[in-house]
Amino acid sequence: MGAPMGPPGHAPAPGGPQAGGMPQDPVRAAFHRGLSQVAGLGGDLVGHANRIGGILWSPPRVVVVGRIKAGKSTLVNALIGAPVAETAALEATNVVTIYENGAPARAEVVTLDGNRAPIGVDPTRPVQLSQNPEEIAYVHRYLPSRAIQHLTLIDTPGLATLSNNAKATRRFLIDGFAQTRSASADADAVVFLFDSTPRADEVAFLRELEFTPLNTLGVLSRADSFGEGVLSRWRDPLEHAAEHAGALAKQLSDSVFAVLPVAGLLAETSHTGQVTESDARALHSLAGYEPLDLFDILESDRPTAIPGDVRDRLLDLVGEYGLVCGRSIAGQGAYALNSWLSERSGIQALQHTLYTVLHRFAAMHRCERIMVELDSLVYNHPARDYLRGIVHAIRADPAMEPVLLYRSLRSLLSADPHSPLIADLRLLLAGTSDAERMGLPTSASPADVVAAVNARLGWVQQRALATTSAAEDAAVAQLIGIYGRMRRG
Ligand SMILES: Nc1nc2c(ncn2[C@@H]2O[C@H](COP(=O)(O)OP(=O)(O)OP(=O)(O)O)[C@@H](O)[C@H]2O)c(=O)[nH]1
Ligand SMILES: [Mg+2]
Repeated sequence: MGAPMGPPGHAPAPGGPQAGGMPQDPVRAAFHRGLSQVAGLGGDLVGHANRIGGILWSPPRVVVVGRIKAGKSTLVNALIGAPVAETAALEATNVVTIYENGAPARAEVVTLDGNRAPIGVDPTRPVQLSQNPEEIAYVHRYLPSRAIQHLTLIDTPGLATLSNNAKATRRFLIDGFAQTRSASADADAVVFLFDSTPRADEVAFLRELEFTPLNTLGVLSRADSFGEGVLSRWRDPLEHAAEHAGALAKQLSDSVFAVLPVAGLLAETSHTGQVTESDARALHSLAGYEPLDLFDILESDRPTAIPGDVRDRLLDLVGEYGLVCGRSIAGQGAYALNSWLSERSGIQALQHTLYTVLHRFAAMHRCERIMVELDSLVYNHPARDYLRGIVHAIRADPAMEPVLLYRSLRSLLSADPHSPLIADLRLLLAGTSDAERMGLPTSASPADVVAAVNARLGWVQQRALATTSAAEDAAVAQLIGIYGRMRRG
């Protein structure tokens, strides 16, 4: 990828292959070439190219949404590896906060009138706001953190149903929905947290955000206290949660691509380095107690086995699950206990999914946003004839095919959510081999893949005679092109 192509005297589109910290990919390269040409037209188009280039080269944003107290801020801390988001049993997150990689550590408050003002912040602690949260659009926090180098995280106020007519509650709850909705408009993917089966209004809210199931990941949070809890003689809560997450993934397959069980508290404690040797010793001192004694240790105001304040600290750190199941491993010291907490929490699977699948579709969503920006420039700018040619060339680049497919998927989901073509688009986008794109196992023979391609092509050609919306027309044309090429190639 060469230098931007703007003539001397014009600012090039910003960023470049290294600026986002991600390996170069052909889609970004196509946009970068186009934006350099836009900047080359001069005048105010330099500023437009810079603005759009800024979107192209900054990391995609993942918004964390879910009902009140689902454990959103706890999970954000675990992912960042520092206790920067306020978490509490009673208080709620009341402002949207963006956590972006950047140095020096700093924060800005953006008020509803669009004003941005820096605020003092301790880099290792939550932001203390002196302003009325109702006047704040969001807080933008920069932290030098490798964990958010490739994905910016957005923590949001919890969603809750309007169960109470009290004025303050009502305003707060409506704000929760409204703030989370507007934060999501600027995001490229969603992590949707629920601690049991999500309520209908939460799923409806998720649909309203107009992402696709490919860039929406479900998390069954608080997996360590799922079901009857750790003292139940019937089930290990984590195993029970994993099973339930599988069932939910099927039930919610129209909205999410997976549901992962996560115990955010265990992840936060282990990933923010809070466990000490003295915690490990205190926990291990409980190793010999029988289940009946454990009730006393967990519930009593004055437990006999351990001082109350030590018990409370352990509960804050590792919850009831950690207190009961971590006693033995704690005998090997703080390091072993920490590794066990991280492993049991499910955070590693979550991180893997975030930085692979979710990142891929977040980046695609972002490219689609850039397409929308470019289209609106073509529509509104006096230099539209030049711009049209540039945008046409970007779109015609073969590398753009997945972005255009993604765009079709989004329009179809909003115009015609029950269209049978949605399944084809999802498979084509999510598959990493032709077999997977046809919904076949990767082990399928080439002959089986060809047969499946022919069958899909025939079906889509039939469908072309009976489309029910413009979005379906567009999808059919694309699918015929892709299946035709797959058959030939
Ligand atoms: N046992 C257990 N407790 C958790 C877990 N995650 C969060 N909690 C606790 O649940 C409470 C709420 O957690 P938060 O992270 O503040 O929840 P939130 O979704 O950000 O809440 P709001 O911002 O108020 O909507 C805190 O006391 C956490 O310690 C978990 O995985 N297991
Ligand atoms: Mg919160």
